[in-house]
Amino acid sequence: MKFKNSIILALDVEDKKNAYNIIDNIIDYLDCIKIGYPLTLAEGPDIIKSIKEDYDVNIIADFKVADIDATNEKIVSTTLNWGADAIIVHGFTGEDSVLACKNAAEKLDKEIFLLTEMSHPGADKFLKPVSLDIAQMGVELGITNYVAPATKLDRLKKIREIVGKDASIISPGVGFQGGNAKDTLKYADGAIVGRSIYNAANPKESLEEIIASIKD
Ligand code: NUP
Repeated sequence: MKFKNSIILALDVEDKKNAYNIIDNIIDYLDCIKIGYPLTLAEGPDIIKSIKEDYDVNIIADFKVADIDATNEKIVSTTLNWGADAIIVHGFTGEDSVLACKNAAEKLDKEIFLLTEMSHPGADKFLKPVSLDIAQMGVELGITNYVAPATKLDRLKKIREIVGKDASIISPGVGFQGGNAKDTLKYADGAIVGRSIYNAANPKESLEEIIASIKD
């Protein structure tokens, strides 16, 4: 997936009115919104369809799919049929589970993002030891989109080296979790920002500050 604007909004609010207010304020700066469980479980999957109909944006469904192959296939197909353009899937489940997601997305002419390492401190214990292997598996399976952490730039850099310059990497952890957009975008194509925008008193100003910081 290619990005015109390098900031991706993580829209983890829990009601449609609030979600629409935030999008309305900053839509000029957005070509991609990430929607996860908070908004989808609160409003139902129809929220994906609504946002797709009402705005000209790509939607990445952050459902971190992590089941056996047969179940993954159903989760991916259903989510993409609700209107998401791509879906995030875990890699630790292994090749068969990930391939089921890739095949299901390709059938619908859509995409998956493979989650390698995560941005929070707790990921160091179980995920860090295998995250580079997950990225390598992704390359071997022909996956072209990845998620890697903005909070651990050394790991993000290594993951970029593994997946190559032509792959897309989106990177969560900018702002609230401590990462900064400028450094992150040295290695990633998109920086994912949630709370620093949607919890700000003025989401538009906050996003404009982040965009300005990239250009400094
Ligand atoms: O490793 C990950 N870290 C992470 O924060 C993988 C993710 N998908 N996320 C998501 O990115 C998280 O669920 C949230 O939607 C967003 C970061 O939001 P914030 O910390 O900017 O509020």
